[in-house]
Amino acid sequence: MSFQAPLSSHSRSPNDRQSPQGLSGLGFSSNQAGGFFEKERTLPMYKDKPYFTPRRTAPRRRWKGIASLLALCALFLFWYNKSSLPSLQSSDSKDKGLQLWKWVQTLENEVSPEKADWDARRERVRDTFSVSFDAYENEAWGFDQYSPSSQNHKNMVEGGMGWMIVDSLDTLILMNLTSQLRHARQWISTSLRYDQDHDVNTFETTIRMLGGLLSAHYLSNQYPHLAPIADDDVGAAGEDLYIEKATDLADRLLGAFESNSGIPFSSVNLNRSLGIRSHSDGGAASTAEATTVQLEFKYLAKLTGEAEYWRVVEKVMEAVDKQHPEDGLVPIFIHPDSGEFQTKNIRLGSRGDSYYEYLIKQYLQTSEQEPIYKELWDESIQGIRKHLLAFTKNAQLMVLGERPRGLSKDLLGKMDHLVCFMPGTIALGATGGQLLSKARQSPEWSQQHEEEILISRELMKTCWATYLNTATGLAPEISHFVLDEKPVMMADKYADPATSATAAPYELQGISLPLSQQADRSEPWRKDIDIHPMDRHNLQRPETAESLFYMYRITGDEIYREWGWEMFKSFVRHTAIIETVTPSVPGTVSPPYERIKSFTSIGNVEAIPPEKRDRMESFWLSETLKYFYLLFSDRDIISLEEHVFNTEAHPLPRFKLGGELKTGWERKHQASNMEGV
Ligand code: DMJ
Repeated sequence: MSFQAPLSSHSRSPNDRQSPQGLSGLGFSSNQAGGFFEKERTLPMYKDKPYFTPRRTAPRRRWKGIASLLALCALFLFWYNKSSLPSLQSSDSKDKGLQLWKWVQTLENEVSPEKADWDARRERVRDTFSVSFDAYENEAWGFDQYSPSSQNHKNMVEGGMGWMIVDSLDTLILMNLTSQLRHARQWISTSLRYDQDHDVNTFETTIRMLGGLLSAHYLSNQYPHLAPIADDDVGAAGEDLYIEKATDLADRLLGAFESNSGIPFSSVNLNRSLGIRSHSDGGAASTAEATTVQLEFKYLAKLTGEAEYWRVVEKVMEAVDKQHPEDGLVPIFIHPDSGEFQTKNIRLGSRGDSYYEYLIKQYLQTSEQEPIYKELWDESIQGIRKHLLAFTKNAQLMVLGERPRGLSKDLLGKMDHLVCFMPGTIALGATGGQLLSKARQSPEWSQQHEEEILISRELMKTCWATYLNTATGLAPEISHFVLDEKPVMMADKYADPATSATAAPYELQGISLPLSQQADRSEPWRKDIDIHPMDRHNLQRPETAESLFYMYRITGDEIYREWGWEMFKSFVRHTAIIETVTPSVPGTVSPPYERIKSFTSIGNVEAIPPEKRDRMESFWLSETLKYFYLLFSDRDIISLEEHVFNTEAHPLPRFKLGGELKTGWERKHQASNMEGV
């Protein structure tokens, strides 16, 4: 499921023209986030506010007065912005599209500099975000889906869910885009309502909307000087608007968890807080969707002190584990009525992916105080190693394949683009987000950790190869890989250091890949990748950029930034929508010129120019461009040691357990099913 949105014209403040320059320019400090939940923090926790009371049944009334006042202020500001500075806004916006387009035209003859200017590269990403967001603002503001070529737009529910706006909030804050953020807040405070008599997807609404609001709440309190907004509590910019909306939404989402098993229904009617079975798949839920809601609800529980948010999502994990997934690998459907898995199909692509992601991230979110999630993660990694990791026939690229008919049946050498979140997540699991050189100094560092780093490097290279291999330099939605008739499996070739003390160390297998896509198209590694006609599209997905960000932060290896830069350039070149503008200045004749108007997903990564699909997904704004921006930023901006990113790239702080907020269950069976791996 995917949805999107764009903007209308608004004025820009001088702040917007000051690009954040380096760490100090943004005012980040690596130790700030650590204090968010500590005693000495100056901001009150939301739950400590005198007017806070638990809710669940009563969608907020006590805020009516303040909300109306805010709405009036917002309306005034909106009118003021629109009426006083329209020309400044539009010329600034057009300039960025023009500048980007001019820059794109220089890329063909680009000579790689001896020393890359990462600040300048980061600014290109920020400009790309601005052009994308401004187009949305101008053509589809407030709508959930945006088609930038046709300028069409659509809502998921009447009045809109704020799909594009809410998903973009924390990127706007991180990029210090003040006037766009102000406009977004105006829309949220005056137009966003959740009393919609319509079903919405439980998972997507949680990761994009709840995650977006919570991250904006955190960032606006933790870094109030970024995209500063002063229309709320003094000293707590943005605090109440975001958290009010988040609690309202979460209370309505709770109905999705009222199933026999605790596994959430795929959809929920927000007006009635009523869970709705999937209309397909016999009512089964996707396993990844059911198990990718914990970071958001647990953080909300921490903020509000309401343990119910915690309990419902913790229960999901218990229900899944009760099914005793073999070797830590879960089939991709599970039924909310029975709590049972519905298929044997195992994959880390669609419907499987973020189950694994949220195992390790739950462990990290609660400051490594919940060993159960590390145990589950470790089991899964061993299961992946045993059943899913293989090498390609010609170039020994490492592939994380699928077992569509169960673990005892054939391996399929196929990887969805979605699987490419794994290299970075494996490196995150091995080091906890620390720099590798520091993690290696820990007495707990083992041969197994070392192997995980090598696996993450190998898979990263495979994901990069899927970009490098195509005419556009962009990966298809799905890649198939050529394996030997009897696939060469990682587990057959190398003993597992987790279970064998004498295991010979695994060494990097694959060939080194060239950096430029112009390289010899007959190289043998290219024969290992096969793209089926139905899978040639590219939705501007984030997973490979995401992993590059983790790999660079963790290993410090510049190659990952360089690969990211190549990918970013390909996105700008081939997913841009160009428009011709005829300037109309009274009394003068100016020639028409071209500029980039917006960006869109594309239909075929092998065609130049590629056919445009006429859709900008919200994760282009919330994830892909954010990960590029952070990849090119200093490594302590949103430090990996102090934060976890939810699966939609919304950063949330790590915190400690306490009171009723604890792991509420124990495993009924232990890791014995891993014996003999
Ligand atoms: C995002 O919405 C999330 O990352 C989700 O977990 C799956 N993938 C899409 C983007 O590709």
